Amino acid sequence: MRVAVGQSPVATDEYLAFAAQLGVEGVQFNTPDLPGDHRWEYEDIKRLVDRVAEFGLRIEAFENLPNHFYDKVLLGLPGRDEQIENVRATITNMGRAGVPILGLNVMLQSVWRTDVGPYGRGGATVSIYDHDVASDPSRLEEVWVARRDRRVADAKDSWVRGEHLGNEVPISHDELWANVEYFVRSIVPAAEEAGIRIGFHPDDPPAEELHGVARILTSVDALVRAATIVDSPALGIELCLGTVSEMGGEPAVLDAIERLGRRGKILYVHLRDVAGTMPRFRECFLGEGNYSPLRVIQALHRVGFDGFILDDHTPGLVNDDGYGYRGRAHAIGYIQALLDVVTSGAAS
Ligand SMILES: [Mn+2]
Repeated sequence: MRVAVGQSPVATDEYLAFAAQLGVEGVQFNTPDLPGDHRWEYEDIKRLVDRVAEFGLRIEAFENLPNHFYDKVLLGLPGRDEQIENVRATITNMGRAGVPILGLNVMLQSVWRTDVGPYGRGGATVSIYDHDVASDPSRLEEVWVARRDRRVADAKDSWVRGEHLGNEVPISHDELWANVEYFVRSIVPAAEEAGIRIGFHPDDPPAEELHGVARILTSVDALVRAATIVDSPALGIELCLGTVSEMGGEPAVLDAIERLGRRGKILYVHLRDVAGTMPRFRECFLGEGNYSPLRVIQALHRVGFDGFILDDHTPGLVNDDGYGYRGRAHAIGYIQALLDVVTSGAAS
């Protein structure tokens, strides 16, 4: 197990120097800012790999393709097979360039929150979700939507208030599952051939539906189902423990680690937490949320997880800047210390 620095779309000098200074081995990019309207090319990925290597680091993963690379696939619309061919080509190019993991999600409306502000410990900036607000059609403009397509390069998160994605097409759970299964069966062979692994982030918030649009990865059972659509080591879950904590607190988190970890299905981990579970929760610092970070790291160690762990959605601290260096440094130091304690056997 190791920690990585992640979630930036761009490889700024600051981002890479920060990672090197914290002593991690690698970085992840969330929806990397690469050229291409439909797919990513080998030369562009390789250039990014080489740039990261100049700082003594490697790329651990890419998280997310742009939504418009596979929106027709999720919705089952004409043109989906063309999109799938482009995703397969992107996977092949990633493998050739040496990026070992592609994280994806199946959230048609992206991630939602209903407030962002100084609601954390000591006035730290955090987000809140209240399902009563989110499910009220007259309050759509109050919803903060993660818009990775419109993010500022140096932003910590990508929340934009009231700016919905436009994929709000009514779809049932069965239809979305069928479309995801078709997607998985189509791209896993390309991943196997390229020597990379792919997997899905749980749906955040884990609501059964939002305004008639189904969300499917909303329980630990659903994550296990998604990870076993085909029997392949190339398929897994991008395990956001913040989202699983939103589902059911520490019991759900430990259940997910046990069931996915024993099957070798944890691609990597987002270690963040919330206080409260659906239908209402507030993001918080590690150590004051629903689960014990120590027990979680112990559980990951117990199931033999040997991948990387990222911070995620860290609270914004005093004078925190765009990427959130202060909040992230706190979270990463916290996780590094827990890994030392657990892997040295000091807390067993
Ligand atoms: Mn996450």
